[in-house]
Amino acid sequence: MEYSPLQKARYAYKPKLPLILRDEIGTIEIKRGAKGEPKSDQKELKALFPNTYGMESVSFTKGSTTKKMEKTNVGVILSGGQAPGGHNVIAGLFDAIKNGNPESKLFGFLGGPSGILEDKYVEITSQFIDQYRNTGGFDIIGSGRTKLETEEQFATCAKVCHQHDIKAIVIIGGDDSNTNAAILAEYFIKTNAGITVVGCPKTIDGDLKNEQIEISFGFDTATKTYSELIGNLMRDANSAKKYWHFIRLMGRSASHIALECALMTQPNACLIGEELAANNTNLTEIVEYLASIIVKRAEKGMNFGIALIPEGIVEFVPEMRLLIGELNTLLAVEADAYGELKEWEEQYAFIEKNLTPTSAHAFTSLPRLIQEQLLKDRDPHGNVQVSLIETEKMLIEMVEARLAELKAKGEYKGKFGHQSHFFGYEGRCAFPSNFDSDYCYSLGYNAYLLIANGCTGYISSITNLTASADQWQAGGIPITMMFNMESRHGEMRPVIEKALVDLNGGPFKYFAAHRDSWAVDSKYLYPGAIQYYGPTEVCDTTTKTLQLEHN
Ligand code: FBP
Repeated sequence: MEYSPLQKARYAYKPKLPLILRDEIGTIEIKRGAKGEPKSDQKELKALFPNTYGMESVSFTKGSTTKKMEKTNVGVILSGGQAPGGHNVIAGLFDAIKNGNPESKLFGFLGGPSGILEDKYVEITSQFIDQYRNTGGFDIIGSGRTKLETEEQFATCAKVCHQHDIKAIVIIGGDDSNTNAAILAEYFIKTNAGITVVGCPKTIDGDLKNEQIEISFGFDTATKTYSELIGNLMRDANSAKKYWHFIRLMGRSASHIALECALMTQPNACLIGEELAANNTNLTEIVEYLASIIVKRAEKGMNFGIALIPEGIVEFVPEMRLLIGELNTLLAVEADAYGELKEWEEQYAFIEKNLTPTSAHAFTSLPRLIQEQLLKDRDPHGNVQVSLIETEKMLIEMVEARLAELKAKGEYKGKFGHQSHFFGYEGRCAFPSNFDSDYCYSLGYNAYLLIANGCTGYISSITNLTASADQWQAGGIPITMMFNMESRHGEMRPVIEKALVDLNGGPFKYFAAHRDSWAVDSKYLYPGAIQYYGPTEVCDTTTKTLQLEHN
């Protein structure tokens, strides 16, 4: 096997744990805090989670005695999209398990949640984990989007765990996977299965955060990777002075990624889905906004620029939201009839006929490329896969048309050369930044302490993250505390609320206060590549979003 020099160097990197987790593991004591309730729907949630509702938040402190840690076999599952740092969660978990009791085993279920249902696993050994320490990707055991949500699946999980004498499962996932982790924990208590379930907050999208969870892992590295590329394009644009770069950024729904990249690079324009929704901004207005910046820059002789477009905006723009909602229902309800149509003309006519007049108008006015993309296969929830919709190309086409109109009226004299980009998968498996390496290792290490203290239905929580790692705090939060009831497929269900960009929060306010000055003049920042070795302010600092949230 050949390894790149950086890969070799990263194998040797020792992730930083919070001071409290550096103590001998048997001396770390659990401190139970106040009982916590969710912000809303308390009555319904209490009824749904009689065993795991209203539990205390916990933290870890230095104890005065040394406990002998029992042999505890643990299973681990990676769920959903890749996020840098997943390997380190498993490495931290492995090290803590073995520090606790070398006879304990860690089973990695293969290919995501389906691995536990099909009893496909690998036993993680010291030699095995060493090949993955501080590296990106989820290839250690693979990931998947199967959902653990039915009682039949839960019963299979229990059976498989009992076969291997597994006493705890760690589920590394986003809001949905952690929601299901809490439901599974409740089921295991109800059925006396004797299995603890602990979650870990993962997603590059950054939308699994709240008063208790400061940041989901992967967001730091992914946004730094995209910001490096954006900065490189800024330099290119500023050198050649001939292209506008329209850059779509991943992030299924919320615009956290685009906002963080904007804070890091200071582009000429950056759309924020949540703001568009709050102001009911329609597509024509978005096009007008972008065109006005292009016109102003052209007047100053700058026929180039950078525009950031979150992939999730398609679901925030009112007419697109309505259209996508109708298409999701139509393609689910009429799946058979639609599936028989092979020619584009037939498909187009079918869709146009079955939409409301407003959505039919929105659909027919889109470029064909986007119409086709909107009809592609749905994700497992029946939703459109926004990462497949090339919004940046749609906007280029619409802006170009608007600029032609302005040119005809003599209001625009520039030249609109353009390039489109999509930065998404490029950032999901990057070598984790030092922050994500340390944070993830700590999350995994801490997950074991939750298990050892019988904390089921908890999410591993490491906080105080803008301070240096030694000052981070470690503990656990009952997942039910983060729940609210939401309608899913016509049914009210408990879910962890997705964190959208807070328009009253520090990060957005900073962006809103500065964007006009970034729009017309070029005030680009060039963040450069992620640095792993060097001064701490270059290597260990986390996101601007988190810093502005803390301030
Ligand atoms: P998770 O929420 O599972 O972490 O995944 C997020 C994400 O990376 C989104 O940003 C993106 O829209 C989506 O996954 C892409 O999904 P897929 O990997 O299935 O193409």
